[in-house]
Amino acid sequence: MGNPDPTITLSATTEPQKKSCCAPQARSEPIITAPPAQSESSARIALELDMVALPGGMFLMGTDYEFGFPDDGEGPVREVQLSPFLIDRHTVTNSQFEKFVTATGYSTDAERFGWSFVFWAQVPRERFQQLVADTVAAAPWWCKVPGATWRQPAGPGSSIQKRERHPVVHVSWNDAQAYCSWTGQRLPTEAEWEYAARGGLVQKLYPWGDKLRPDGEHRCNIWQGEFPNVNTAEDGYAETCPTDAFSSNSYGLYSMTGNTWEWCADWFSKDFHLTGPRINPHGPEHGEAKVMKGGSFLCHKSYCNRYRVAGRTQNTPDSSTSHTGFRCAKNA
Ligand SMILES: [Cu+2]
Repeated sequence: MGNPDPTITLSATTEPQKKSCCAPQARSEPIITAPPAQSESSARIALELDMVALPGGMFLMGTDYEFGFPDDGEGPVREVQLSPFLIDRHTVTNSQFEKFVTATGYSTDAERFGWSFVFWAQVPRERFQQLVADTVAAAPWWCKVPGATWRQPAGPGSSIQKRERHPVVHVSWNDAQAYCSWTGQRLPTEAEWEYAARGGLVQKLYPWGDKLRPDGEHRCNIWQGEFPNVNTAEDGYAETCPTDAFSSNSYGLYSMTGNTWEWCADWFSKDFHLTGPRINPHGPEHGEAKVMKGGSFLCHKSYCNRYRVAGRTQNTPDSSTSHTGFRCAKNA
């Protein structure tokens, strides 16, 4: 795929990355700081955590879907057993993350590194040359924008005003982990996430069934038009949308596919699950990148058909983008 906008000259010196349509990888040196501890109950009250308790049990994880991505390790379908757990009804919002930062003074990886990845069409066209420091060679729609953070999702001059209920973005896996430890929660394992997204349905593509748009109705925030140039926003949104903009699945969980990718606890491997445990699996002990699930507002079947419950991708734990967020889980 070429330059997304022929009128804009993109420099392309950042190293090309595998699967960069979904997950441009940012950085190498890990910087992890633990936020000040807060008692679980006071965090919960301040944040009004809204979690759904799920019974667990056996489910069929993964897919043998013929249009999936063999390199992603989506298959084969296997029986996985889970203990009961709780999971957030929505992805963590800007307003929740702001409470965490206000209480702890936490700085995100994007803030410490001084930049984050923004999708090209989110950068105001007239300020493109000024704001964009670099682009990803293999995926020139990913722009390295100095000053892009969760508070300034499109870089300097942008804000989260009127986006209080949108998912927080430009948060790395490390940042998500820090938030979870403050609230007394944790990130879901990939198996928990997928079980939750399936909403009790067996081997369906989406959280609501096999049809992307039942009766013509949009059920998630993904790309319509021609990626990466023409976004018709037929579903109502060209970028992120409020976490409850579309109806929930039958477990009462919102936005399990589309809107933003969601970090999971597990290290990514495309084949660990072939021989790994099938009871409460957590992925391999070590890895380079963490699992992300659910797809985002940028996914389109022509390019990245990963807005399916079995879809998965990966990114390094200190990377952040304008289309990645998270939700939290907890032991029952
Ligand atoms: Cu995608």
